[in-house]
Amino acid sequence: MNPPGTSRLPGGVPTAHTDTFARDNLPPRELWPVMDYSGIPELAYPDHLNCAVELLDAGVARGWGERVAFRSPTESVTYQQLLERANRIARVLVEDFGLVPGNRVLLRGANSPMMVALWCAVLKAGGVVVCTMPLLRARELTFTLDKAQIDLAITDVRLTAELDQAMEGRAKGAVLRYGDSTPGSLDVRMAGKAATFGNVRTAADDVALIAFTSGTTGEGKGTMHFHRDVMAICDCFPRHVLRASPDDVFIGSPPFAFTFGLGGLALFPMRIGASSILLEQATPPFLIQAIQDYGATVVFTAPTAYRAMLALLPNFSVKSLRKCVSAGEALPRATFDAWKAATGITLIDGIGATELLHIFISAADDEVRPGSTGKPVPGYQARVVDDAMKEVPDGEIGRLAVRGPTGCRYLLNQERQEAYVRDGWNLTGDSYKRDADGYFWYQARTDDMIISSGYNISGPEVEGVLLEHPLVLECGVVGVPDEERGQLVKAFVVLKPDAERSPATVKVLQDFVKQQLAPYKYPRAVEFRDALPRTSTGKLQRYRLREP
Ligand code: 3UK
Repeated sequence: MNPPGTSRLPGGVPTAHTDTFARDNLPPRELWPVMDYSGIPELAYPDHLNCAVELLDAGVARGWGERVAFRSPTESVTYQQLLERANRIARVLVEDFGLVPGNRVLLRGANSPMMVALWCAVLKAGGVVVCTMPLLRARELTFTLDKAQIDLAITDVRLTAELDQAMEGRAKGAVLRYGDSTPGSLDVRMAGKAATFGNVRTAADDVALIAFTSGTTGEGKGTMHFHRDVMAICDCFPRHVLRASPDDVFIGSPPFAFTFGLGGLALFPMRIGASSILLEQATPPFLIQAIQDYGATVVFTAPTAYRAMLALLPNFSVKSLRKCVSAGEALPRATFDAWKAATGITLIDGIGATELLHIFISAADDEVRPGSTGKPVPGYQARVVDDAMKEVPDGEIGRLAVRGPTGCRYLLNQERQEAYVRDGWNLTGDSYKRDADGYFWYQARTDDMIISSGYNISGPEVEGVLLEHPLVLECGVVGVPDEERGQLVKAFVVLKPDAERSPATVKVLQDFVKQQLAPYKYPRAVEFRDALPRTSTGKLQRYRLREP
């Protein structure tokens, strides 16, 4: 192992990590995507950079101390208070638990001001943050504990059971509880600590966080992102597309373990000194209620939540809203139109990925072409390529390839690294079309394309049409095995409450699709469901619909 401070990162800057696990397990340099920060002055970060210090300490130094940073149903925390809280926690980590730079710290809890303080504290102490979904069970936690070689797990006291089970018999790793005042808890320990902390001077290229992909199929993959990358996502999409102001009030549903939520609800507001409402429960009824109660102005959530809130709109006032961001899965035209008609707001669609940390293609306001995801966010480049990585002509469907200041570096998974990154480009697994004006049009996940009687059919395209029908609340369209056609287009439909599940309804929906799309695309099979299987990040689990 390298003695502290002497080992150098590829750029020649000494790492601050004395525990070199994260860096030692980065993929080999030649398998990284091309990560280009040049030509974008705002991304010219210094060689030494600690993203939590930049987002928190520097904000307070800029005079934002008295501004409200985060609110929840139980508390309101200013930037100054958040800084003091993070400093006390950082002292507990270092003084009581012997945390050294580079150690991995797992965080388990719902979005809350405390969770942001924990996130900042780990990074200020030079640690690597691993956020986890509150819903994870012991076996999933075990996977994360093993994969990221967790040194310390910090959990909301209400969520200890599954963690304790996962920790049983492990040689490595301590557990720290927060949210109660029993001896040994974080709350008790913090009370005895000073509100100052000597921040660790990390390299811009030291690993800051490991984010696990939601894994619509199989086990999640850990993606590693540097301090520099965290700042880069704050200075790309929010700065150039979202363009929120310090007076904005952010709100939304995705948990911090989903980088969509970490960026949208914690990092982006902090970057500009705005405030953010953090909800433990953020399903559509709670979210819409909170938008009204707090007068939220910027919301981050998934397409399915916008659809669910549409149904609730008559009973709420969301007139405070200014900007609404949709990501996680494709935004159907019907949802875009209905939201615009009901609220007057042009939804900001954006495609992001855990591998790229946040949104890299998007558009807002007058730049929006309804139905299209948008254009590459300044800083990123995107193209549509064939299997040989050659660009296909505009208007043709191909694989989306993207590169920019952030990109894929899997933890200990060379095989997946080689599949995701080719010739320096990130291949997200999505098929797209680009038009002559440079707009990108989502088609499907590459492996979700339905091939029926030799035709390529995009499930999301058929879903988009079904969603335009007034009887349809949610739907998922997949290919199921069929002797005659290879695959058969099948729609799983959740009807609106007063619609009837009958053969007549099936016929109505099939005819509706046939009128809108080439007839070979219509769903020959239709099955009604009460709900559709989704991941904790709101993505439809098409593979579960395909299961016999
Ligand atoms: C799909 C979209 C069409 C697409 C994410 C914003 O979703 C995020 O990350 P994940 O790793 O999944 C990535 C995949 O999800 N997808 C996401 N957004 C869109 N498809 N239109 C969209 N607007 O298949 C992509 O490859 O869970 C989203 C910010 C951060 C994120 N991590």
